[in-house]
Amino acid sequence: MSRAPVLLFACQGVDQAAWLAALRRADPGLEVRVWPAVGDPAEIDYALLWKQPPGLLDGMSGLKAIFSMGAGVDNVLLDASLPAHIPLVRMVDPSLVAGMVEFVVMQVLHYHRSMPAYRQQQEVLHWQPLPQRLASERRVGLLGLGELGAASARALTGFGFDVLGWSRGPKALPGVRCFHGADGLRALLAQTEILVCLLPLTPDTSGILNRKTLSHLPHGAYLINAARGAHLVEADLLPLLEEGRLAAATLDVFAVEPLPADHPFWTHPAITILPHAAAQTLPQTAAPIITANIARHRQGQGLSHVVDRGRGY
Ligand code: NDP
Ligand code: OXD
Repeated sequence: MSRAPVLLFACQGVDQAAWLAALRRADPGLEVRVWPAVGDPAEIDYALLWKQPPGLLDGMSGLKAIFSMGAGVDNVLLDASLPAHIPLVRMVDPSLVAGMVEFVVMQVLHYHRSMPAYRQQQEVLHWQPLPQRLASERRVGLLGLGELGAASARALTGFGFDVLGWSRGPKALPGVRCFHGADGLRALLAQTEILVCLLPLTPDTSGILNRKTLSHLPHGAYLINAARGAHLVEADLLPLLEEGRLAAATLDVFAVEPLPADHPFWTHPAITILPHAAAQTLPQTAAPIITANIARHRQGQGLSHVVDRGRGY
C-alpha cells in the first residue's frame, strides 16, 4: 500500500469531533472518511464501527480489518453481512479497563458498606450505625475473567474481598477462587453475596442472569450488571427483588437503550440505573491504540485483539 491508508469512521452515539481530532493526532498520515461520505468504497482499507447500519461494508473490496470501538462486539456482529473473512478487532484499552475497575469497586463498596440502608435511614432522619463487615467476610462473584473481570478481581482482592470468578475455560488468578462450566456457575452463585456480570454477549451468555440462575444466590444478594442488557432476563428481576432473593441491583446496560421512559426499573427503589456509562472508550487513549494496530498491520505484523468469530468474543 503506497498511498495513505484510509479508515472509514462509522460510529453512532459518540463524540465524532473528539474522535476525528484524536485519530488525526495519533496518525496524521491516516486518511479518515466519515460515513456516509465513503468516496470510492474500494479505497477503504480499515473501518472503525460502533452501532453501524447493517450492510455498510458492502462493496469495500479492499477492506483489511474492522475495528470495534467497544470491548464488546455484539452490536458490530449484529450486521449479518459483516464479511466473515476480514479480521474483527475489539477494543482493549488500559483506560477502559481502569474505568470499569473504578465502577465495579465503587458499586461493590456501595453495597458492602450498606449505603442503600443508610440512605433509607437518612430519609426518615434515623441515626443508627449498622453492623460493619470485614471485606474478607464478603464474597464477591465475578462472571467473566477477561480484561475487565480479571482487573476487577485484582482490585477487589486488593481490598481484601473474598473473590470468586467464572470463565469459559479453567483459569488461575492469584487470590481468586476460579470456577468454569455449568457446575462451576452454580457453585459460584451459591456462595456469592455481590454478583458482578462482565461477560461478553454471545448465544451462550444471553439471558444468563435469569430466575433459575439467580435463585442459586443466597437470600439478599446484590446484582451489578455492567456487561450487556441481554444478559439479564428483565422480566425476572422484579419478582426476585420482591421475594428478597435480591436486595438490590445496579444496572448499567439494558435490553433497549436508552431505557424507555415507562420502564418500571426507572422508579424501583432497589434499582440503580446508569446510562451505559460504566466504562467509556475515550478517544484520547483509544485512537492511538487503533492507529498503532493499523501501523503494525501495514508493516506485516499481526493485529492485536482479534475476535474469535466462532466464540463470539
Ligand atoms: P474478554 O473477552 O476479555 O473476557 C470475557 C470473559 O468472559 C472471559 O473470561 C471469558 O472466558 C468469559 N466468558 C465468555 N463466554 C463465557 C461463557 N459462555 N461462560 C463462561 N465465561 C465466559 O472481555 P472484556 O473483559 O474486555 O469485556 C467483557 C464485556 O464487558 C464486553 O464484552 C462488553 O459486553 C462489556 N463492557 C461493558 C462496558 C460498559 O460500559 N458497560 C464497557 C466495556 C465492556 P475465558 O477467559 O475462558 O475465555
Ligand atoms: C464496550 C461498551 O463494549 O462500551 O466497550 O459497552
